[in-house]
Amino acid sequence: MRPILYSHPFSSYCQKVLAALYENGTEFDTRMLGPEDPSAYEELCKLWPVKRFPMLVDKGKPVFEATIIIEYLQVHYPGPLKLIPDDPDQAIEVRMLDRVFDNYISTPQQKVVFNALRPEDKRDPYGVEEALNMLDAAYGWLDQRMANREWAAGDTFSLADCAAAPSLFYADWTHEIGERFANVRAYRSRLLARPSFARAVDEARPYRPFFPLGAPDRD
Ligand SMILES: N[C@@H](CCC(=O)N[C@@H](CS)C(=O)NCC(=O)O)C(=O)O
Repeated sequence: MRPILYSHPFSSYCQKVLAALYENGTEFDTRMLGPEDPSAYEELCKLWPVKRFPMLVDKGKPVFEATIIIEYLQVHYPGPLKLIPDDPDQAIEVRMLDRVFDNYISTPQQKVVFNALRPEDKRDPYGVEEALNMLDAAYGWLDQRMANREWAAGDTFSLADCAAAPSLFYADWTHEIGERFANVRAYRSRLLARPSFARAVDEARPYRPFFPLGAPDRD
């Protein structure tokens, strides 16, 4: 039996897992979360009342949190590319960078997007300002880090790059990565050229009109 991914193609955290699955050619089935089939979302909510996706179900066991799904896949469905290295210190570096992309790029990026989806009288301009400041701080830190690197942690594509790809993809749409962050822009371009992530981005193209801030005409 193949693992089942509850997922939507336009979701950044789903794209993070899809990049990992495509990197290793892992076989899986999809339960597409969308209005076409409400039963998939009902199943997700039953198994994970927090109602966040992606969620993987394998042999009846739910696994949630994109990072943990990728960790789970490496243990139970290993492929040619180890996205978390065997060396403990290298693995710590990869996991640290994974946290940076989730917490300090994806989280503030989502904050700005969710704010735009709220009714006008429930919006939080101060929270948005804080989120934009955090994005700028993260871009600045990452720009220095990426000056002499191809991938975020170590010499090979890893879990950290799976996290970076959708984080930077959508963060740039939400709060453009300015020209002063040339190393981050170049890294984002490398991620977009990586076949696993390019495939996830292509699969999500039909949903671009739903981006609440208006998807820019690029990428
Ligand atoms: N910490 C979670 C975050 C997952 C998450 O925020 N997923 C978004 C889609 S990208 C979601 O479930 N949104 C549904 C909602 O906010 O109701 C992870 O790493 O998987």
